[in-house]
Amino acid sequence: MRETVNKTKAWKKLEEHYKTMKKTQMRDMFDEDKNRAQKYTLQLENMLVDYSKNRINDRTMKFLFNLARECQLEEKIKAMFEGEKINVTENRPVLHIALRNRENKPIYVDGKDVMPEINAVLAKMRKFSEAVRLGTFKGQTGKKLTNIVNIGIGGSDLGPVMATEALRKYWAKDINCYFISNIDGTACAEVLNKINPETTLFIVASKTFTTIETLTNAKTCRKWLVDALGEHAVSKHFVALSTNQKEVEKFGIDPENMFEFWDFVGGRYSMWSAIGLSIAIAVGMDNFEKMLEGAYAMDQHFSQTDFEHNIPVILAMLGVWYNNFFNCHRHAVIPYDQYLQYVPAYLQQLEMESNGKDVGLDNEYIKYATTPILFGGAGTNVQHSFFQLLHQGTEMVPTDFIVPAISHNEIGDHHEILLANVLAQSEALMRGKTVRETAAEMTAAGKSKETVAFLKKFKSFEGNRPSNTIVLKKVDPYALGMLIAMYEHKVFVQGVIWGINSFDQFGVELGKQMALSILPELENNASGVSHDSSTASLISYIKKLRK
Ligand code: G6Q
Repeated sequence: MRETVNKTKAWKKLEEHYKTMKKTQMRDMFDEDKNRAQKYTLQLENMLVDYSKNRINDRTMKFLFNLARECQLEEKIKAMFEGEKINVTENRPVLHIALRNRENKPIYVDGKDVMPEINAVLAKMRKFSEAVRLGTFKGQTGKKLTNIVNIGIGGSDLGPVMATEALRKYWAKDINCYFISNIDGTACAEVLNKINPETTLFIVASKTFTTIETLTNAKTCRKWLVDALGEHAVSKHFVALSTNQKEVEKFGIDPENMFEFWDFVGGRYSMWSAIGLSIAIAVGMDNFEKMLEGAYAMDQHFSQTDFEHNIPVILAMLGVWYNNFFNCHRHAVIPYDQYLQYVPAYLQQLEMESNGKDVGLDNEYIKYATTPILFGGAGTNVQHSFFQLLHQGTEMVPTDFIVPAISHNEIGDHHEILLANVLAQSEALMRGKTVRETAAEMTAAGKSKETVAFLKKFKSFEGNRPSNTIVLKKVDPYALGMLIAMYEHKVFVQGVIWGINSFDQFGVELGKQMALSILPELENNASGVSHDSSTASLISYIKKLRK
């Protein structure tokens, strides 16, 4: 049994070290060391990660890397890349990295190289996406399919939604993408109202092909299509992305129209697989493969670079530093790019479903904090909503800023204003404005003594609030691949440090099970399950309203 992380030597060192660092001001460290930014900045191709605005010094980083070593991070990375069954609760390897293994180096699972099958699916995706884009794969009435509707939820939705939006500028001119995920009939109705069955391709994305939301939405869409074009139309308008051929056939989709992936690809790590078909159709397979190449470059960097220069390792260890030593249990991610607006939602699943766990790999309850709550939204919009809390709230919220140097829409001085804002935010969070500085500024502006005395605290900023700034050249498929793979590996590292399996998600099961027992009651059948009085009276109140 491994020693829990909070009993390691490095953890104890960090606890001690925290006592000296908690009062240290970043602005002083910047004043004292003119090289600080250079020292704590890394670059991988066109991606730059400046982590100098963190409450760290060389000793902090040394202790954090020691912690990573004590947790055998290097061995664990190797185990993942070599296809070991590191998802121990489900007895599976974790091989999203194989999906973008662009050098095609064999990766063995139970003695079998997985690459030929992965390449075959990529080839099938290329053939199909090109046929749809060229209009050689036509709908039942001979029309080109220009409405692409992905029906999926969770990992079978968030990646495609995030990536298609991020790459909207690369969409084929005549193609539109839609996403139906929620079981709320509104999700289906609103999409179906906008599209024409003759020109619509439904992509049913479900690893298990048993997810109630996806199957219910898919059945509704199927009926809508059949009502308009007849049963024969299904094979021209429906494809499936799944690991479960039996269920796909049962649903009535020809296995010819099924794009396979495998158990070793977790839902929230699956946009690189067949689950990315909507992305491939929207932006073209060449661009999809560029996204894989970007991710591969990050995989190479992550698996081959020493911890001291390793971007995902550093971001992960900084997260551990704040989460477990400063007790900051929130983390904000703010992309300053409209096309990246769904990145925070995507990362919410990636981080919180992967590492929001309370049982360790040693089968014991964990006695320290695991993943923080992740939230965010596109800047500058969120500056006008929750940034108040980032600047003056009582809890420090470590923040990642993501920004492209070049916009796809360089209109007037929009992008310079956006850039000025992101840079100002990280500087303001770091520097703050002391009460004394505030008072001096107000006095210089001619405010009365009484006003200054009354307002100086309200208007001051504690500062010393950490952030990372991630600069991309432009939001293109390659950069997006790098960015998302960077966060995937960050999550992996944190899972190793916290001693948890980042690749299962049993936490989402209980609610699903209970919904199945409540459903018959709403439909006026007995379920045989007794509820607490709150749930029971909510059921009866809702039933009364629905009569
Ligand atoms: C992701 C999770 C979860 C999953 C959905 C959809 O890692 O496993 O979000 O992706 O529940 O599952 P299916 O793809 O099987 O429909």
